Amino acid sequence: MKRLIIATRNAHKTDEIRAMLGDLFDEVTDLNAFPEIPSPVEDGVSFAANARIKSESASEALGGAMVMSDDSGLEVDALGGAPGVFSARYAGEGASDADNRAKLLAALAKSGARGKARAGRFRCVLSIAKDGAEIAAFDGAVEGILANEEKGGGGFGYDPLFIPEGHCETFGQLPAEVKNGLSHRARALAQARVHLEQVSAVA
Ligand code: ITT
Repeated sequence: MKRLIIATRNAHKTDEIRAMLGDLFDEVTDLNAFPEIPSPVEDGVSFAANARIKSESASEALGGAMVMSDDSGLEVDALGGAPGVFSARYAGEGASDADNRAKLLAALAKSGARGKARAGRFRCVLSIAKDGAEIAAFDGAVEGILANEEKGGGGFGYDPLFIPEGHCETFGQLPAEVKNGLSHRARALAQARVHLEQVSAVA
């Protein structure tokens, strides 16, 4: 059986990756199926560094399994690139997505940025590892504008605030298929897929 384990406990990421990979793997699961595996400290200074920390630590614990991690986040120009690698804990350790969105809206209001000055991007690095060592990593980004208020209940995280380039609605409003066709994660996965196809062919 061809199995890929996503080194995440964020089931939204796993759902998107599973949908985008189609039937390349018989099973795409994540660390929620392995509660005994500890979460590593994500103290890297870049998405790439944190993606590598996550894929290497999980693949070491999972011995022999093909593992792919996802480190991602939002960069907002008017905020000097924040929240960036701190996206998950922008409003503090253990912050909810709603807390993080509220803090972002408050920071943007304070900055006075309007219209195109509210530009930003989602970034994603996917790191593939086996037996505790990274094999390859791929990145993707999608440019957009931060909305003035939350719109839409789809997606997760900062999606209700992010209007991708070429659209008038947020990722929270757009259908999942649209997000999965152009997101930071989709763009990183398009590259990772070539590598995963080779790996799964010999598995
Ligand atoms: P794992 O570390 O277990 O993978 P996590 O959610 O903590 O889960 P990150 O450390 O990579 O993952 O933090 C990602 C942050 O960026 C988090 O706040 C997400 O909500 C946000 N984010 C990433 N991709 C997103 C997307 O497609 N849409 C909305 N928000 C996203």
